[in-house]
Amino acid sequence: MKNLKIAIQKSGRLNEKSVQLLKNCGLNFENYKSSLITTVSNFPLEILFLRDDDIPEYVQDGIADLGIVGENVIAETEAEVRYLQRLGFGKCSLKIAVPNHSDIRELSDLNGKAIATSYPVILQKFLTESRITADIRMISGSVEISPALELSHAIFDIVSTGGTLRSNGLVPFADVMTSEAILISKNGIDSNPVVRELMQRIQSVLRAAE
Ligand code: PRT
Ligand code: ZN
Repeated sequence: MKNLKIAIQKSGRLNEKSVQLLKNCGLNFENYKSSLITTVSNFPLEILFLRDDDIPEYVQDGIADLGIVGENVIAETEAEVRYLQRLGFGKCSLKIAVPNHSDIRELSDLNGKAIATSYPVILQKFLTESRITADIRMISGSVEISPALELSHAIFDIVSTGGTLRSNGLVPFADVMTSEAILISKNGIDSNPVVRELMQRIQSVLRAAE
């Protein structure tokens, strides 16, 4: 039988904790260096190291059987995957924020305004549900600077401590979603005995950390 594959982030905010979780499950493997795939020596599993944005679709399409990724990325890609386990790390919120002295006071004030974000799908859903028509400006990074450059009236981005908002003269205005790292699978794989064994180990690691 072919080994199962789990996709985790290659580098970035979720990488270290994803690797640590798998190691705490007793899995022996080499950390990502330059090879994008590594075999676990004492468990029938291979680890794929990917950009986080690619993980939901890899799992949906069955290229990887399992994945660890932020809920925000799953929501943004709209991939059809199963949530197996919330992992308790990578916690953050996705918020709309406005400049300190903005005249945007209530949600309806966003009508006709420009909002910069790297998460247009999540933002558009929220605006549609709130019956707001705004102009979404897609920016792939440093979204927080866009109001100061007069590229937008507001931003929609990930917030954890709030320090980045403050240092760019922005204040949180509306909470849209919260997120944490999630173990995902493609539909129907969770009855596989290897997946079950891994899930049990993950759950006992999470319980021990409580
Ligand atoms: O290279 P790759 O595409 O894999 O990584 P990436 O650069 O897209 O993502 P990365 O590594 O930055 O984040 C991975 C995941 O971590 C995100 O998808 C979230 O699920 C989660 N996460 C948790 C965060 C944060 N906290 C976070 N604070 N992702 C980003 N940030 C950024 C945010 O965008 C903002 O610029 O940190 C800044 C705000 O932080 P505070 O503390 O100042 O509020
Ligand atoms: Zn990314």
